[in-house]
Amino acid sequence: MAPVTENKDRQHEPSQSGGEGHIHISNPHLEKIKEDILYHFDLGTYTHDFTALFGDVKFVCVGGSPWRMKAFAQYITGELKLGDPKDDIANICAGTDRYAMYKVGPVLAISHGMGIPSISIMLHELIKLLYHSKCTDVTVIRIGTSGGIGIDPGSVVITNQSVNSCFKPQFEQIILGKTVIRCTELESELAQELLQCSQEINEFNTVIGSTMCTLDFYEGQARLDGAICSYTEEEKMQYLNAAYEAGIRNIEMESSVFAAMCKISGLRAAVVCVTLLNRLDGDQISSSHEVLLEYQQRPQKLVGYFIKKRISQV
Ligand code: R2B
Ligand code: URA
Repeated sequence: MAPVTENKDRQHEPSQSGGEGHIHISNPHLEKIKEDILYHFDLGTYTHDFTALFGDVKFVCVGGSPWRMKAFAQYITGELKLGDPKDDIANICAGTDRYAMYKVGPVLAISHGMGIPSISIMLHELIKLLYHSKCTDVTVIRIGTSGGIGIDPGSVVITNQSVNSCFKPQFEQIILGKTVIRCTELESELAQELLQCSQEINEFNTVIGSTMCTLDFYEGQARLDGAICSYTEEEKMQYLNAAYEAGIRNIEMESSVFAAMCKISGLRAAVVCVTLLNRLDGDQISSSHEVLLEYQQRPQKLVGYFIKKRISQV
């Protein structure tokens, strides 16, 4: 069966939407559900008052590791002067170990695990959470790690479009046995605003570029160091050099479905990932723990600065 490109108009034609700035729910069946249980968050509309708990959320930051998202929530607490960043902070999803969620004023920080299936489940429940909470004008940012292509380790990449392993800006979702193609472009205005913030911080190299989103860390990212490898070093280098020529500056594993789902739901979205290595120089992540820790704080610093600046402009 030939893949079907989802109509852009349909992507922006929500079945339930309160208008500009509101969350678009592209699911006509949802209104028939009386109690909505967000199973992987251990939250439900009968057991939790979503509007009271989350109604003021304006920024959602998502990242792979629960530990890193807790550290981000504590960092933001200090930056927004909402408490002592060293204080412990409660995990809203403490009843499950699937995802961790922290709220600091208007900022929600959530972990999403590794790979497209894991972030996709989290995003379905997050988008419904924001909808049930009647949130408006929400910006969602993925902060994460990646492998760089042709840029120094520690550089931060702000994604302009997420591309698949064939360098195409699309995400393929199989629905009822048919392949549906969804757009993975991200908002260029928001990317520029983030770049401007990085220039103001002036502490690390930041570029805007395409991000390749893969289904795997090893063969999917042209590594030679997995348990299975069926290509030569020369073929690997040809592929990574072609990726660089196509404007790709980093590789990670969640940006495509993130961009596609946020776009359909009317959410302003950005992807900000630090590069842990330059893949043109090797495959193994061999920098020290301290160096990697400092790298991982860079997207947090940049997004923290962006949120502080936005809040001060209101
Ligand atoms: C970046 O890092 C993880 C793999 O190590 C993956 O979640 C990603 O996108
Ligand atoms: N995350 C990835 O997906 N790839 C890398 O090379 C590093 C981090």
